[in-house]
Amino acid sequence: MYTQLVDAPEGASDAASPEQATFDDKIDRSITIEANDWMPDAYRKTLLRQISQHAHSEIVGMLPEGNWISRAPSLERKLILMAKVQDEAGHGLYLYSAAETLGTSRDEMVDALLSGRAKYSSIFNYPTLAWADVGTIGWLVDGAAIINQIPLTRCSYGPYARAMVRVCKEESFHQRQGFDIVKTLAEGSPEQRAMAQDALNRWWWPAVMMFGPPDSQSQHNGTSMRWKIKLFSNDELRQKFVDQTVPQAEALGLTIPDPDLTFDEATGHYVFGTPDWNEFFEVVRGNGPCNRDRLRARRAAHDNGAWVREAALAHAEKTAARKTAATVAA
Ligand code: BYC
Repeated sequence: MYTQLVDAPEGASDAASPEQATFDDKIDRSITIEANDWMPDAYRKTLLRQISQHAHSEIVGMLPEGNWISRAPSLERKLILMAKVQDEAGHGLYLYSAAETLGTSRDEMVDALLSGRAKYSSIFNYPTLAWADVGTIGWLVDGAAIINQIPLTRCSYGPYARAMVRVCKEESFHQRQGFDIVKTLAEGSPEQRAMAQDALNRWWWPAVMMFGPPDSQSQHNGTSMRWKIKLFSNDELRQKFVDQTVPQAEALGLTIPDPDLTFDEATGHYVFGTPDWNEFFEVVRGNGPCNRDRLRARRAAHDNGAWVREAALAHAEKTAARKTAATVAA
């Protein structure tokens, strides 16, 4: 009990308050916090930040792959890719709904994204130059997402944890479809193999950096882990990703673009080089290769979809009015 109050983060309330004690006890005993439960302001703020950023990432994440729907190499690949991109839209919607339970409207969150105030995952600010990039995103980016998100199915906030269950199931299919594309290319002609290697060369480090800054520079690891929002630190998840992915690359006969990569027999883990953290922070600051394009595309989609929102609202109002009229008449 009260362990959450040790080194209480900003916004944590009076140690003596019974609500705080109940909250701390639930966190200590890994009982989920639900939308109507009392929670410290800082816990609410952190969750809202993380879940809304996560939702934006799913939505912006549709763009790099969506770019290849019309150019997929077969009808089957096109159908699969359309379904995958559509799944990402669904993930965004579950996550916006989970974030709304914390008291902020979807309109406010979308406005934060479109105005450039909100963050979304750094990974989606890199271009998809070839079909092999689509496979590599599924293999590496969805693979990284699974490693990051499976622990989130056990996080302390119920609506977020539950949303993650379905997301993770779908991400597993996504990862396999990506691996299948890369495998097909890796087993294909020398040109196809070169294409797969080139995509791996360009996506490896951005995927390694997806897990966030090193623990030594992570602002939120401490509080988020204490509150069981994050169950593992950025570096712990990054290590799991490298350990899991290197043997997959070996099975494909592809080379991870890291001259420092070695296997440490003593620890059973791979030792890997240092990512270019300057590049990471530049991308997060909005200066990556595609940041401006991504926001421009989202703004255009929002503007072009205005009539759909208006029509859906008019339909909902009409349906509600008919229902009320029918109730009054009955
Ligand atoms: N990109 O204190 P830290 C997907 C920011 S969707 C940009 O360690 P935290 C998929 C961080 O926000 C993938 N910014 O933060 C979709 C913070 O800045 P603020 C998205 C990043 O939150 C479609 C600052 O750096 N997944 O997989 O404790 C197709 C300091 O960082 C990034 C999620 O969102 C980044 N990579 O930990 C295919 C998962 N990393 O907010 C696939 C849920 C850090 O103070 N999120 N920053 O201004 C998380 O697990 C955590 O938020 C993170 C970061 C591990 C990402």
